[in-house]
Amino acid sequence: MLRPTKLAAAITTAAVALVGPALVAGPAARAATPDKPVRNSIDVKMTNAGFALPKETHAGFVTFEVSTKDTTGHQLQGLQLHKGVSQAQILADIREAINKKTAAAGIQATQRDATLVGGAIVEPSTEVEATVPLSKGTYWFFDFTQFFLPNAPTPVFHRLDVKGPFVGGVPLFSAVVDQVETRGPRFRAPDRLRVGSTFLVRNQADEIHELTFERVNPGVTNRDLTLFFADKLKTNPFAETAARGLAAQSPGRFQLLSFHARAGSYALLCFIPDAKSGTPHALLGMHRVADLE
Ligand SMILES: [Cu+2]
Repeated sequence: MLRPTKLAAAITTAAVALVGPALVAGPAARAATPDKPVRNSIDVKMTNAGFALPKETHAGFVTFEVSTKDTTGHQLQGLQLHKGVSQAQILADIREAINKKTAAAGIQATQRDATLVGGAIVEPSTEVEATVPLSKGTYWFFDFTQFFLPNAPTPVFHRLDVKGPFVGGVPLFSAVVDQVETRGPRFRAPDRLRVGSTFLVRNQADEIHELTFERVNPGVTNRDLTLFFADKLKTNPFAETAARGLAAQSPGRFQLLSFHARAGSYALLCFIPDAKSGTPHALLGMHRVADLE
């Protein structure tokens, strides 16, 4: 539905070196030729009544083109259950992880019981494209915001069967954002990012991370955000309450992200609870100011 050639797969040795061989080369990655790009995309409209997914797709880089009209936003999250883990178990783990008092144990259990492959966090201003490498297997996708509904109805899990050999190379990208652990959880990212281009986002840490972009007021620095999260800043640094980006991914995973938010200064944020303290990562320093231009 938009820019059909943007993610045209083109494998380069540089891109592979950057991503690392583990996920890319694994299942006999086959290079796409420029005249025959591999584009495997799934349009997902998120609503308060739910969303639809196809039953199956073929292995490779799958682009979820996610959008919503709901101002409260939605969060498409994908995961693969580890052997012997039931859906009831992962539901219980996640419920534990979103409860402040049990967050540390809950996020540990989530990481133990499933591999989180990411997805898209959306609000109405822009569609978000999350391109996720999916090898053969069974995956489950749900709207994470359903965990926060009143009266706690069970979130709907959609099954997606991924079939066949892994086809296609790493799509082109203009910048790399790394989720790392250096004296706490952090983002490593350039100071400037091009709006609408594609960012490669790698989890190089040993904990689960997400990545949202929320616009901040002009002149707001990363130091200001540190003070804000420590409750030591009197003014609100944020210029909006909406956020968009990539849903949580497990250590070693990567995704590609593209969206069209307005230009400006943004905070890159992660609110996944720390596996030891349960404190959201942003409060431990996982925030980074960058300009989208
Ligand atoms: Cu994090």
